[in-house]
Amino acid sequence: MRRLQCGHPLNVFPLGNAFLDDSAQQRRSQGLGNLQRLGDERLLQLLRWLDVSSLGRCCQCSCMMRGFAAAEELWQPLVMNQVLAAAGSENCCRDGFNGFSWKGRTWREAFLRSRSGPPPPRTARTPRIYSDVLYRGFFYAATELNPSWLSTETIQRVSHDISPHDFLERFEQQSCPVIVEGCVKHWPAMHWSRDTLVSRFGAVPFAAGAADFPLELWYDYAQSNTDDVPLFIFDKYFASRAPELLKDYEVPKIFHGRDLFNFLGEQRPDFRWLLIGFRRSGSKWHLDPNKTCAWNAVVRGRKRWLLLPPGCPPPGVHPSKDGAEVTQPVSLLEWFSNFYEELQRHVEANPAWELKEGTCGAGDLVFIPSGWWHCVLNLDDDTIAVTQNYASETHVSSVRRFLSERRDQVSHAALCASSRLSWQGYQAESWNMDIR
Ligand SMILES: O=C(O)CCC(=O)C(=O)O
Repeated sequence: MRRLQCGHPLNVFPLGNAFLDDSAQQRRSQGLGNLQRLGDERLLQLLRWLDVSSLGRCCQCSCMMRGFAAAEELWQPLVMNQVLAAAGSENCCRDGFNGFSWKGRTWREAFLRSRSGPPPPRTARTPRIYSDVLYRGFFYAATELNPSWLSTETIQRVSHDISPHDFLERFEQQSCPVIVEGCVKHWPAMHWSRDTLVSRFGAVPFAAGAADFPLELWYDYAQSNTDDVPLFIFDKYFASRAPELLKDYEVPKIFHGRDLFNFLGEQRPDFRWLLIGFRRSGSKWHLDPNKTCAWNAVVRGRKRWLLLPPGCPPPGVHPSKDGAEVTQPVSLLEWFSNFYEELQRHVEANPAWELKEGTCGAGDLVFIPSGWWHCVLNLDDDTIAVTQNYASETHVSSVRRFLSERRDQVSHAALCASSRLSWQGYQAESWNMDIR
């Protein structure tokens, strides 16, 4: 457990401990007044309406109130909104946005330090606060990776010299995930790292969560945050934001000529992303957009992959009827802690559930067939990857059906809006008519 040794910074404990503390209820009543009737979840919801200065004032009301008003889940969106609001403004500079820089270990601390220097040390002993709602994020932020989650290798592995024809026949056409070892070892991108990227693009904003961060600021955050869901860079605009990055990699030859979306030119859906994450960050369970296949190449660090075939949603993950929304635990670590073993049991009892697990190291590439569920956990700090999605001939009918029937879910505004797409050889009308 990463942080449990030093305890919750606001002295929060799981609710069950309150039964051993005779004065717990009295402290709660005195500290929260009538607000205690709301219950923890609703009190936090109420506090979400407040701005930074009001939240700051609540922190002064009582130790109990401070336990709620200082919660990171309130400060992260507030501070990010300020970061977001400054994105693209003249204040966006190497030192962060509007003077915001990441000093300290929490969003609140970073914000306060950026505004008015370090907060004064607390002299009074903080009394214990008992709340599962407040404790949960801290618990999962402190949970370390269990080696048993990482020990199974069931994704097939092949050498980088596999021919395009073999790859097509054995993997893409069989809808079979595979790791191609050493596939991108020759890319100049293998030299990407915190130092090399920050020296070239430190002031360039990249998307992480709902905000754009200058790369240097993001690395400062990634190095020392204590979030249960650490933000990682997942940027689909990197090619326009830092075009030189495109010179450092190429589409591997097994995918040459395979992407039918190339015919759409500017109107093609989103297709390539730069990914940079630290240990414990990653992508929760999802399906890739537009029924595409994808490749994901790691140039630094390691990624842990779990994949499940189409139609096999993992336990703890609840897709909406139309597949547009997926409800699941807040963090990947929470999913692994509560559902990984259940998935193993389910897979043992149901042979059709072909769970594929594996670790992709620097230089390796994983192929994700269309429609496969997957989640990905970054195992090392400064794990860097490039991913591209493509519409293959193998799955073209499901891609076309998706684009026609789920226009609102297509991951590209121009494509959604367009009523007259032309994809060489296909006219938009025939595209639609074919499917109905
Ligand atoms: O590297 C990752 O976090 C996974 C990315 C991914 O799954 C995706 O782009 O669909």
